Amino acid sequence: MKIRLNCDERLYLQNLVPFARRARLHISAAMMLTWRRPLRAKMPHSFRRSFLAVGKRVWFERPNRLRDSRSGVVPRSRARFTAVNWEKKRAMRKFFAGATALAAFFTTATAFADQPTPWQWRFQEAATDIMEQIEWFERYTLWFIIPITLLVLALLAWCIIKYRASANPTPSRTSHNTLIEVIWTVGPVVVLLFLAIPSFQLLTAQYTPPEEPKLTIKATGNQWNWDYEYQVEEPLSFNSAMLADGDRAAAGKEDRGVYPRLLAVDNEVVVPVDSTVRVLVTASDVMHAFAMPAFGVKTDAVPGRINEIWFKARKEGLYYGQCSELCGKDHAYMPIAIRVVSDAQYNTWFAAAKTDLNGANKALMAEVEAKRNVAVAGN
Ligand SMILES: [Cu+2]
Repeated sequence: MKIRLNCDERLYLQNLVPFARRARLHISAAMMLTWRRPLRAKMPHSFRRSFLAVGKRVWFERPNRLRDSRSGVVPRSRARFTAVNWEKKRAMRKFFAGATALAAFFTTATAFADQPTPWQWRFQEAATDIMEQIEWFERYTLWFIIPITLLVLALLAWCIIKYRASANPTPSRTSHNTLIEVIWTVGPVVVLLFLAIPSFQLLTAQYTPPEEPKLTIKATGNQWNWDYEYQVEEPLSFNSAMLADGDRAAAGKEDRGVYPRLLAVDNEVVVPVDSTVRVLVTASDVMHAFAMPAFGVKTDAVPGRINEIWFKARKEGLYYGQCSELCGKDHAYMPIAIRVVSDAQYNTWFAAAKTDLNGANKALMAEVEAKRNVAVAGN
């Protein structure tokens, strides 16, 4: 039987071949493509120029380039496919963007600054570039972990079902296959390379302050509170312990949304916004750990040793962390609170804190509160 094809149908069939070729690329990269733009937007600058990024662009952007660079005329059938595809993609993106915005609204509407929220299962909002890079790397790693897990699961299921004893009474005696062995050796090596390169870049960035730090603070962990020392010409030192419920009223910290139980402290560390701050971390008795999730920093506090971290907070606010090394019975009760303020506020606070820490803290709190009320009224 001979089928006569009309012009449209012929074009459709002719285009099936390149379409299938493109589709193959699309399938291998399907999930990556949906998120390609947000992923690239958040990708740290250094990654964009790396060997890895170039490889990724060549591979994942190939379908687009093929479509754009071919003849200027796009056949109707192909145009239809393309349009449908893009419409779907746009709708998906809109949906995900909406869902994300909604989720962000519900999680941040009540939070004044970065702190854990009930039933939270993702990171706190990033307040530094390093934390943003950590978030990017976490998402990036998931693009390897999830497909590999699904592949292994599918292979296992396939083996269990297809080669079960009842369906396959005489098993094959095959024992070696060079091609498969090469694939399962080279494949993981390539995957590890794709993970190792950005991972080492991130690790280097975490240990390399972008500039000479403007401020150095020494943090000493004690059982169960922290000592801070601002290392300037006339050092400023104070102790910071968890705020007891009974002391809330006297400290003017009755708002549990801003000063949560088990996280609020009596004396916060105050640092200027957009400034590189170096923290020298040590301990006086046992091992503790200094951790601030929103800044992407965490390091052990070891007696007799100094560990160095740095951060550059981009947003003003009050940030909470905790000791992250099991250090004794009150390990859960030695929070870390860092208040990021403007340069002017920091200078005023620092000048006053030398003589009257309590007064300086109260004045700063009043100023921040007033600013916040103005911002709320302005909305
Ligand atoms: Cu501790």
